[in-house]
Amino acid sequence: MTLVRETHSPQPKSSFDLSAYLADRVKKVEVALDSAVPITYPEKIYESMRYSLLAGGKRLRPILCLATCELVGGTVEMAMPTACALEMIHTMSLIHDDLPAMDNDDYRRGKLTNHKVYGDDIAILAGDGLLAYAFEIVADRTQNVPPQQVLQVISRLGNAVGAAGLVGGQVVDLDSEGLSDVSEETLNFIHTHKTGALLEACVVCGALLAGATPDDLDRLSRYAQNIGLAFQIVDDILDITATQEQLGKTAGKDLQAKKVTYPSLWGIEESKRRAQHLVESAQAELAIFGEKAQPLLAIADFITNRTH
Ligand code: GRG
Repeated sequence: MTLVRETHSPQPKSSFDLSAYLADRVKKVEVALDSAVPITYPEKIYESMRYSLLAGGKRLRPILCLATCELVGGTVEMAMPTACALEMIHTMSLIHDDLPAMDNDDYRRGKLTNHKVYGDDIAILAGDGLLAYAFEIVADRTQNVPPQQVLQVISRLGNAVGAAGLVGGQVVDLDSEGLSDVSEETLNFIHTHKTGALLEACVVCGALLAGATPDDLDRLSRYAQNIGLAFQIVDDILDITATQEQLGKTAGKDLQAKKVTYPSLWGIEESKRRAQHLVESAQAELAIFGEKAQPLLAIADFITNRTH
């Protein structure tokens, strides 16, 4: 596994209350998302965008952005427009991923998928609307951040969504469907792009907004790359071990679609071990930040302990 690069020993466990922290952040993000997309004419498209955007979800991406911005000395207010943009981009990717031309799923976040409610045409447009709005909101609503840093964030978001990120990962994923001989290298490419690029952008954008030094950006990028891969390994395990109720989407989809996954390559126990190792390596990157890193340390643990 190439992403692991331990520079310090993992930090000791602390009494940080992650549940309370997450509950507070989820609430703040939900309020910001709700007010970011009001319904106006033509109502149908705004309703469709809001249907998926406000359907719940862990809000991991915006929370990572806010936490990193604070870690580097910024504020929640500085990062909230970017945090909302990241959740809009993520939601767009879920809407498009669920379409019949892609993964073809009926449930997401415990509800019918967007196209099942609004039709394929509106679902495609809802994704497009959210994607465009993500860039608009960062450019228009970010406050108390030098324009040069806002531009860096916009560039980073574009890079994470496009062919060098989500789109590229999705293309290789589609090409690999039904193939039994997908290599570990290809699987890593798919997931570092399809899942990892946006998670890394969350952390990097939060850091950029707060004016992080190049060294801190490098450390935080490595933290994000490691938790990104761990997140996907756990996602693959949960597809096998969790129920539809827990996941809020169809369980067992990978097996059904004959997808090569980390557990299919390594088995479940070895996959868990490797995810745990990645999380510890991610945490080791944060040693230099001391106590201030508690939220990001705890979020890394949450990635391996989660049940959905
Ligand atoms: C159209 C520009 C454009 C891009 C879309 C469809 C696509 C290209 C990419 C697919 C990306 C994708 C769906 C990756 C899967 C990522 C993943 C593991 C999602 C689940 O994330 P969670 O568990 O979900 O954080 P919640 O619901 O909690 O937010």
